[in-house]
Amino acid sequence: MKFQKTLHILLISTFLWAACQEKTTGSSNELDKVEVDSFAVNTEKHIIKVDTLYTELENPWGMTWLPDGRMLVTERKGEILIFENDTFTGNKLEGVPAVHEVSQAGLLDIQLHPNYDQNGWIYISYAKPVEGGGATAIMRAKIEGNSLVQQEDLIITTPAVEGGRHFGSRIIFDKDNFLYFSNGERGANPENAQTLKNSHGKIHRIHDDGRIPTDNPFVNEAGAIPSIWTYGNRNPQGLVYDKANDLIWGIEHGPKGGDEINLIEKGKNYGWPEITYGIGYDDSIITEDTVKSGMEQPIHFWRPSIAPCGATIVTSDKYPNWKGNLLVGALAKQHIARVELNGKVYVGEEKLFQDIGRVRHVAQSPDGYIYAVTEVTGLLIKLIPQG
Ligand SMILES: [Ca+2]
Repeated sequence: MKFQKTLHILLISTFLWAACQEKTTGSSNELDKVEVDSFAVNTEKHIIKVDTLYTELENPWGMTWLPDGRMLVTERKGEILIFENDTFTGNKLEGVPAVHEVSQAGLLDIQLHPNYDQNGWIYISYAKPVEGGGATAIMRAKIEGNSLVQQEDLIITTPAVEGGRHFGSRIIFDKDNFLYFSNGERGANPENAQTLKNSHGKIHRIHDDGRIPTDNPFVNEAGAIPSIWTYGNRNPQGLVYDKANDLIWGIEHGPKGGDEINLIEKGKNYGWPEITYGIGYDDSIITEDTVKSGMEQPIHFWRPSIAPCGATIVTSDKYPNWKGNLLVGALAKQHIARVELNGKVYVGEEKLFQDIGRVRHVAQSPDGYIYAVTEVTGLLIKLIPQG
């Protein structure tokens, strides 16, 4: 299959380049400029040309686009790469805050304020190094030239932990400019997700300046973290705002056989670890229960697990047959899942671009193209519909 062959060539190029990088101290070499073929895939509803724009990403996490046309891609180690015209400029943003880079923790998502044109605020989620380890934090800042300036931490989740498991995190804004962000339950302590007294295993909601909205569900509950919007979430690494229907979709990296898509609604409990369709990755039984009163059911769970991460909803006219679909990056299964929804109901899905790499995020650009970033293969790809 041409796709497989091309990917193979691409991987060899990447490995060669990486090998050279280790042996030389020079900044570039000829392999750096290897031309990578694009290739077409005949999917169920569109023929898609996959353009490989970059092959050297290291643990990418988030991406966004500035109104001036520049595209920003975060790497977990704490870098923000600047692309222009679908090409890496060679520049990275300066002044990025230090991150607690351990396992799944580090620099995570990046999003523009919906009114960025007027206010210039850009938001990042990151694992902030603090006393006791790292804490998922939301910062806003502005960009001057290639620098991140006027940095303000809006919220720092508690408590800090030494490790790096299950930090989330994604940022979205809704139609009223409320900011929602996801935060994982830290892995070793799944019960975090069921108490309102800490920040972990939750979706949070704040104002765009970090204030707590007075209509958040638990603001009047003694001892509760007031930014909590939902709880009982394991490691929601994907969060999508469906503007047309004013819905929020949470993509939750679950236990083995228990990855979920959840409709995220105010004050609800999504069950982890009291109920789940999965088992431990060591095949241990977490709970026999899949249903409990007062706990939400996912609209879909994946068995076997695909290890879902970042996702987007297709609103672009460039992919008319995909409109309204969720595109979900799969880490373990190394594809993009195109999920068809009928309102709030899961209809079915198609696996796209099998073996492209561990897909960390999928996003739609302001001009309507779908991009994705991958781990291990280190790719930034652009999906160009051919028909
Ligand atoms: Ca659940």
